[in-house]
Amino acid sequence: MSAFPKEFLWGAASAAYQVEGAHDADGKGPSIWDTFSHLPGTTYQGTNGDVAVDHYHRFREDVALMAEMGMQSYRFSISWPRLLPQGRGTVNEAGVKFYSDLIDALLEHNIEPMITLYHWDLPQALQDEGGWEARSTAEAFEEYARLCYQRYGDRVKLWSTFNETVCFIGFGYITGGHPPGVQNPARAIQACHHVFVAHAKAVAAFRTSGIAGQIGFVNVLQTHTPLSQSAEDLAAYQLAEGIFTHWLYDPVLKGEYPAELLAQTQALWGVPQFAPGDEQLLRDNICDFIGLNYYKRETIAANNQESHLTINTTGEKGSGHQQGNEFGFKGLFKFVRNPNGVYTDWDWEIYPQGLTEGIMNIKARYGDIPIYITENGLGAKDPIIDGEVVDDDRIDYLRQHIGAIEDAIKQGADVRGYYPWSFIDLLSWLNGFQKQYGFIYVDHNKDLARQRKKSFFWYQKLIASNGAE
Ligand code: BGP
Repeated sequence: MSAFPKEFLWGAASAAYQVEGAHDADGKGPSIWDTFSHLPGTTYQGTNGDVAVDHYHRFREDVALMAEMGMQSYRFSISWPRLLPQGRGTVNEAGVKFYSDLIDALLEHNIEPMITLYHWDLPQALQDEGGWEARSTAEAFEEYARLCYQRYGDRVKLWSTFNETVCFIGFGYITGGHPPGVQNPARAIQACHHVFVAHAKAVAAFRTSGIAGQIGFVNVLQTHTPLSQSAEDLAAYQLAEGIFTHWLYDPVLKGEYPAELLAQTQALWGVPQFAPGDEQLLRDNICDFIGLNYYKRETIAANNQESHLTINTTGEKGSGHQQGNEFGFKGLFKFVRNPNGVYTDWDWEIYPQGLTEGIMNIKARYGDIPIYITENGLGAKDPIIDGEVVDDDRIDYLRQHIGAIEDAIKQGADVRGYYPWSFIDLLSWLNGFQKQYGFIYVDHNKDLARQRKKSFFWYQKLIASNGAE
């Protein structure tokens, strides 16, 4: 017997841009990722989501595979410009129908849908008006959220507003590696504030919608450890905690920014600027649950060298952590290789205990908030032996992380579901199709044929035994 409660949800996750394809089908408008991925040099070998794994046309086959694996819940995102090609205003009914059919197919197989409203594919039309830097985008988001509640709220109980602010704001406005490709911390902070405002407005609208469900926010669970106990490394570690945890979780779980950091950024850059009522809005709209995406631990050190902002997107081990050239920000901190750590080919440290530690940190800071592990997985180039995808490393990775969740539950955390990334091999934003995460392999040389991996059968057994295996 495992420690998992019997109503625990065993699921898997994906995001619209990474699986759907059909980028201009049936009236869909372009998103910022459609634009960005077509610019030269932005993604691995120019890969993009034009076709992705064509889930848009094959979703019935995919849902049947999910059901065969025994999945009890499916976390997917809605493409905002598929529903509202201009970001607001005219509704594209064909786009509405796609998700409606997907939801029905899931429910027919007893798979609980969990919707993410925003997994990074902002309508290009809104970016042209300023994107998240414009407050009007928060208002458009509220309109979009209301439309989703209206059309799907009769069938969908689990909702989250945003996926991983740290990525789409951090990469979008600080490193410039994601759209809109800006490198300006002050602009990042203001854009991030509008995301919190949009979230709070969407939560408020949810609470008046009458939907019998829950709404949350999904963040990266970034577990940090200092490289050494030196005063400099400890200060860098504290700062990283402040930015990656407190700044990004406090506004949605406590309804306010961490006071000290807020005072510092306002003194330094004059941001975030609040509109009248913003503080009250945040305070009044605390989430029902938090979604945690955990892949790796980060080792933090002080950084006096120049900022270095590129990451390993090739899968060439070691390229992301070259000594003296690590990803980091001058004067703040850098992410360094842990000399005793085990790393993936993309230089992500595999550290399952970090998931237990991270969950317990969240509980310590925010109390008994319900938790879903909304992403967790191993990105790898899977071995194919005699035509079979033998992804033993993935099985090991997932097994250890499930054990880490079980430990957190034993220590009193209210973890309600687990969504490995991902149910199928899909497009990795900057790493193309070579970085595989799924239980199902997709053959890009054979009409995108689906094939069950070894992990598919392993997860099937694990679900059937409620985590006991
Ligand atoms: C998360 C994103 C996912 C997914 C995953 C793996 O940050 O929410 O969309 O892509 O990371 O990342 P990558 O594809 O870069 O390996």
